[in-house]
Amino acid sequence: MLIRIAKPSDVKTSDITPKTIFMNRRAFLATGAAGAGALALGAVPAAAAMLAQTGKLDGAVKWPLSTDEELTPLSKITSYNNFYEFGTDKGDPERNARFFNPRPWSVEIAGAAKTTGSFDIDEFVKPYTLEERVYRMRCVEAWSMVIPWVGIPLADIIKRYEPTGSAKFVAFETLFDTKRFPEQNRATLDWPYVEGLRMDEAMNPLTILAVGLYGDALPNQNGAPIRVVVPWKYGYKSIKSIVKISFQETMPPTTWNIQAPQEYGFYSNVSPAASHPRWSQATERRIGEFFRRDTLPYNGYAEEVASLYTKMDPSKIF
Ligand SMILES: Nc1nc2c(c(=O)[nH]1)N[C@H]1C(S)=C(S)[C@@H](COP(=O)(O)O)O[C@H]1N2
Ligand SMILES: [Mo]
Repeated sequence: MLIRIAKPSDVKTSDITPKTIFMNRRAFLATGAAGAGALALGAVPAAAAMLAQTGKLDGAVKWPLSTDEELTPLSKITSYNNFYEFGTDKGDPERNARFFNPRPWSVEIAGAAKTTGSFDIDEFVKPYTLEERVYRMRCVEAWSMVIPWVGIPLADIIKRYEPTGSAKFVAFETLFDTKRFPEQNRATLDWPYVEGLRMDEAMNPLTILAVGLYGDALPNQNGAPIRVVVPWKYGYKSIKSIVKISFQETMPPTTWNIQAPQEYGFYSNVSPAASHPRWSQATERRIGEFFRRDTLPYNGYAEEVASLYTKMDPSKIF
């Protein structure tokens, strides 16, 4: 048996720290856009100027509880996506979201709350402090990534609209617009994509509405301009490109539960003990790594969220 020992010369571009690639890519873009003279005048200022033009989100505060696991490179985070509004292949969103324009965009707050209404996205996010939070993400298809999200704790947003006592669940809806999402002309899913959380899940400090990643505005394929991120649940709970948040007394319908109820429940917590009917959930493939790793209960966030589910059997799909 041949045992390969990695030499420094074996290091591929994809293994170099993702942030380095990210910065180099930006510098490269800056050179391309501003002309050959830009680098001669000093690469750093040129890159910085370009960052401002490409939607750099200023002033995001680093969240102290972020995981320090190695980040998944930006190129992987933006080219291996599930976003059925842009097609069903993992590569479709990057290709088909290129011309999607996430402006104008409004978010509607509806249902059992003191304040409801429709808000322009930029007004909607303005009152809050942005945080950079590095989260492990785990897909039900048994792959995972580590993503530096920029977002707002959902609890801060919920408190602002003052849900009433009858609000037990929060429902989310993706934009339904066949002009902007032509794929919605096809019956791939029962459009619009919908998701929901129990109020205590929505209020949990881990739950955020993301508006960016790697310090920039969200790439279209990752759910621009605003999407849910719930790191202890399978990826499909993290609904993209949302236009509506409603407070309600009853459990909202959720897209994958409607589509295949025997495979996907409402709660969908990451549980290595509960096999998906067609494959195991015990291990996962971290994108960019060779060996599979064991999947952790609640995707490693058990300490923060296990107390929400004391009445549930972790070996069953809910
Ligand atoms: N509107 C919408 N949201 C969606 C999906 C989708 O098809 N449509 N796919 C989900 C699934 S299955 C996953 S794994 C995550 C992927 O998010 P990412 O591409 O940013 O990693 O988005 C989720 N949110
Ligand atoms: Mo997923």
